Amino acid sequence: MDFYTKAGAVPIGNMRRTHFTSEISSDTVGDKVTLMGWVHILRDKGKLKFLILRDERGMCQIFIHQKRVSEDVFETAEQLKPEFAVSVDGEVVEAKQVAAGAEVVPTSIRILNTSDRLPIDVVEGKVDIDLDTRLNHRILDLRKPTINAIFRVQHALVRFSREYLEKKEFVEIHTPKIVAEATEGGANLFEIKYFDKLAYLAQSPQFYKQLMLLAGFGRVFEIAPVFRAEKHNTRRHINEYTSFDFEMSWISGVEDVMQMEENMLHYAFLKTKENLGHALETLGINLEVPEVPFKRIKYAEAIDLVNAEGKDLSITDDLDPECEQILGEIFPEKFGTDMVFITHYPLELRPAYTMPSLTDEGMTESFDLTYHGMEITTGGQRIHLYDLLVERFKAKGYNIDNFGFYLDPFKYGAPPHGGLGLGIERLTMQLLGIDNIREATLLPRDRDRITP
Ligand code: AMO
Repeated sequence: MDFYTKAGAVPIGNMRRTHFTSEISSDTVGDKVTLMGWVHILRDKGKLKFLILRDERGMCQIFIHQKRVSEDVFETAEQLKPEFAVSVDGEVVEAKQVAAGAEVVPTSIRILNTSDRLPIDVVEGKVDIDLDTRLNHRILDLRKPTINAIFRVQHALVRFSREYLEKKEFVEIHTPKIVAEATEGGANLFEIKYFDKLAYLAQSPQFYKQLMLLAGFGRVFEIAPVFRAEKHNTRRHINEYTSFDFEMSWISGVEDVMQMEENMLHYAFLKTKENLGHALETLGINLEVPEVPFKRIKYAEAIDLVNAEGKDLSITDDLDPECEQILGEIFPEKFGTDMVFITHYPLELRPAYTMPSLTDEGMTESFDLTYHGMEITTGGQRIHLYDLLVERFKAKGYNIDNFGFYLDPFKYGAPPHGGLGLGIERLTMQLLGIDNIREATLLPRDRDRITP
């Protein structure tokens, strides 16, 4: 009891929330309610106080009129400060002047916890704070409804993508993040000291998701952190991101993988639009559900398109962010869509495990998905033939002795297969029109940041 009082709070235990703030409306007028949340805004006009209470569903107004509430309630209201955590009992009354058409007249206000003076505002639009300062105080930053809403949309996208794959008999797997070798090439690996050995943080679940198909799972997916020691701090790169990976056996070609992805994203966008109306409205987003099938163009055509805009790229050059942006402008004009698969990348630009193309000499059965001028997915058909796989590993300059754990299982009847990796932060940022990937990352890790 004493430690509650010392903290300026009341003991908890005898209270139960009955309503969310979003339920205070003309429909609930007359109801006795208990709400719990934070003091978002307190407008103090002496005998009249307007408390805007915020919880995870929204906000409502608590109207405190000295003449209409007990002395106790009024005294407690006088102590309130921004971000105090409170419980409010009261009655819903009609209030034409507030948007919800109703407000709560309190019969009791209990302070569950006090709050220090805030280092950044939780009320939006008061002052412009730079991103770095906001990220330093990310926990408070996330309390802002428009920031919080980003991650509710992200959750919906992941949830419904997972739901789609589960309907299609994919099995969710969890593979190690401490690994012995690079999957995507050695350039951006984080080394870790693993007892007396050198190990790495996984860049991708690539090898293990493939191996699980060789282990007989048929179709697998994983949603987990991966680590990239990117040299540069850019608006589209972070050093730890959440990779949404899937991998499927018995495909007849890379087209099967692209179809699975477009249908999954179509479903996830549609369900997010249906279920996340409030969050999308908070963010001012009219979610456009892309039509299926998505447009497909070959890498060679993409190179021609950017060269026609004054670039001078050869087929083995990478499409850098600037080129992606140029394409992001061309695609809607030319094809009427922002979702475009670029296919048939050259062997030079793809990892050793990628299946070479039979139809396009020197190219691969692979793709990227670009969305509003940014790559959000990489995928492809994988090599399931042992000898070819070894040949490609050697051609990329790998010492195959180090890759026995991956290569050897391919000797025993590996099924034809393919799959992809999708960055959920990039998907979120492109869908919501966010400029910097850190905004679409709950707790970003970049070159300069490992806290909070
Ligand atoms: P790739 O390396 O292209 O492919 O990554 C796949 C997707 O992951 C996202 N991404 C990133 N997001 C944020 N910060 C980064 N530093 C970052 N790097 C990549 C992008 C990208 O499209 N194993 C293959 C996938 C596969 O073929 O299954 C892979 O990891 O959205």
